[in-house]
Amino acid sequence: MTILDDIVEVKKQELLDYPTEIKLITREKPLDFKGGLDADNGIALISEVKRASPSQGDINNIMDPLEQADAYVRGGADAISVLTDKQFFKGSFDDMERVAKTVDVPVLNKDFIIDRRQIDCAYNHGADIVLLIVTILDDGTLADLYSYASSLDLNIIVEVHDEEELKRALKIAPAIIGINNRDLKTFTVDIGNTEQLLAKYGTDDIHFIAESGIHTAEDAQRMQLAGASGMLVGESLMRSDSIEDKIQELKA
Ligand code: IGP
Repeated sequence: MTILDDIVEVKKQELLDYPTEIKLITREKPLDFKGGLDADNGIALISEVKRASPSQGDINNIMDPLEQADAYVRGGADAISVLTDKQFFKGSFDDMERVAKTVDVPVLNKDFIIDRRQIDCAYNHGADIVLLIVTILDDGTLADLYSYASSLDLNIIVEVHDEEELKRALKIAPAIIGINNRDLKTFTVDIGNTEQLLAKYGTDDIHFIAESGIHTAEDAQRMQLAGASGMLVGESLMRSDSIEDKIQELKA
């Protein structure tokens, strides 16, 4: 059993308590995220609110997520990611909803989605972007969740870690693919992973987001040079005591 198996098991348990059908609220159309990736003003930054993680324990569970998100936006973040998993990341839908209500950039619901009803929850709590993690989904479920989220006008990041998963992702022709530099099964992090996969599979038809393990200006430059149009950064921003400076350093 890997930690990822544990996480998925907990999600399945939680889903047993969900109603069979979740009624969608009336809300504004999700903000467009893809457009921001097209822009020719450098690499886009998704800044993540991540109180804790299974590999790190508490990262920063002191600062209020809303203050954190505000500082991200002031620093120039192009989107905000908020962990909503409770058990392993100490997040909540409440965290995300408060952020989504306040900031004017797209908000990513960071969770382990295996069921349409989690997409309904993301939608009802104000998400603009959802994440679909290929390694926890079979091909049929991945395709179903992708088309369901698209039907709600949500932006979708299809997350892969290795070549095998990338090939599976390509079959549904997603507009945005996230390459996780962290192996969710072992927690090993290597930003060379984005470089290797993009050297082989990079194409202008898809926006690639480099995820995890990005700490310095040099790391960010490597991701941009590799062909990523965006990057997702959590820990180094959560631990920074000068968030705006850190963002400027990463986006420089
Ligand atoms: C952020 P980091 O190393 O900057 O804190 O990583 C983000 O990429 C990471 O939190 C993440 C993640 C995920 C978390 C990427 N994919 C899937 C949970 C589930």
